[in-house]
Amino acid sequence: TELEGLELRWIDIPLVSPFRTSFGTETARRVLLVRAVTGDGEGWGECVAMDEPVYSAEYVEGAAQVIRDFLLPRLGRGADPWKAEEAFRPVHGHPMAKAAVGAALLDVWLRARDTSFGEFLGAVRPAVPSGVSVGIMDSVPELLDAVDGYVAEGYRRIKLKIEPGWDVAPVRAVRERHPDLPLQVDANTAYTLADARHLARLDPFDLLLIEQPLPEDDIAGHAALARLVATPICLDESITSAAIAADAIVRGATSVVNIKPGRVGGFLEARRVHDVCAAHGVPVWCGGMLETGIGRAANVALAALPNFTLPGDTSASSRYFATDVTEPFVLEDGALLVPTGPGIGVAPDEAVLRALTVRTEFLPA
Ligand code: OSB
Ligand code: MG
Repeated sequence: TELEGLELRWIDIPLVSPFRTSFGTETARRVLLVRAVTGDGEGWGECVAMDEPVYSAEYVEGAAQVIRDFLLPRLGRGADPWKAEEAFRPVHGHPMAKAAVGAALLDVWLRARDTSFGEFLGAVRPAVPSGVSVGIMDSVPELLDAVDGYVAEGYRRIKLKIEPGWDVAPVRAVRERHPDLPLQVDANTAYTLADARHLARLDPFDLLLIEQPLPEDDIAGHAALARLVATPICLDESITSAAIAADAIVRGATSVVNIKPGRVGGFLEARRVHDVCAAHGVPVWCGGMLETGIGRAANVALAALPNFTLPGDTSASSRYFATDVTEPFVLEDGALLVPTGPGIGVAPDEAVLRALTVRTEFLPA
C-alpha cells in the first residue's frame, strides 16, 4: 500500500502533578503525534521527545523538522516499516523522530493484517506488572505520602528519581517505611565516577538497581562504577541501539537494561535490544517518557516479551493525566492489560484530541 502522507499533530496535555528529575521539572507534556495515512488506512505513533533537549539531544520542534525535511522525503510513498528503517539509516541520530514515524507505519501495517502489536512482537503474557517513577520532591514527608499513595493503588515497584542532595535520605526513608517493597533509583546522569563511594551508601537498602548514574557516553565509567558499588547498574540514556547494548553488557557497564523504543529508534530495534540482552542473560524492563495512551499501548505490548522480567515504568494513565487521549490504561491488580485489538489496539478520542491540539500539519508523501 502507498503512503499518502503524514499528519503531525502537536498537543499540550497537563500532568496531574509536577514531575521533577535531575534534568528539570515537567508540569505538562507537549507531545508530537504522527498519523500515517495510507491506502490501507491510518496508524498512530507518538514521538517521545521532550520540549527541550534535556533528556537527550532531541526535542519536539527538532523532531518535527527532521520528520518533515529528512525522514518523509526518504519514504517517498513507501509505507513498509522495515524499508522505512533502512531508508532512515543515512540520517544520523534522531531516534525519537524515526521511532514515531516507524510506530505509525507499523500500526497501519498491523491493522491491515488484523494483528496486534503484542502478537507481532512476541508477547507471552496478557498483562504486565506496573511500576511507577516518582519525581524529586521538596521534602521527605511529601515523598513518603506520594509513595504510600502509589503502593496503596497496587503498583508493584517504586522508582525514586535521585540527584546529589536527594539520594541516601529519601531512599532510607522509603525503605524504612516499606521494608519489602521492590525499589530502585534513577539519576538521569547526575553523578560522576568521583561519587562512587557516595553511591555505595545506597547498597544497604537492597535496591533492584541504580539507573544511569553517569553521563550517557561514559560506558567505561559505568563499568568502573559497577565494580565499586554492590547495587546493579542499569543503563537508560546510554543504550541507543542493540549493538551498544551488547557492548555495554560485555564491558560490564550494565547488568539490567531499560528499553525505550523512542531512544533506540523504534519498536523493531527495541525488540533487537530485548533479544541481545536475553542472549546475554541480562533482564530488561520497559521505560517510559510520560507517554499518552498512544505510546503507552505499544510500550505495554513490548513489555509483554519474555525477557521483560522486571516491572516497568508503564504506569496507569491516571498517574500522568486527568484525561488521556485514548481510553485510559487502568491498574488491575498492579498490572496493565496488553491491548489485543489490531495495531496498537487503541485509538485517540477525536474530541479529546481536538481540545488539546495546538497545531496540525499535513505533509503529503
Ligand atoms: O529517565 O526514565 C527516565 C520520564 C521522562 C524522561 C526520562 C525518564 C522518565 C521517567 C518516567 O522516569 C517514566 C514514565 O513514567 O513514563
Ligand atoms: Mg531513566
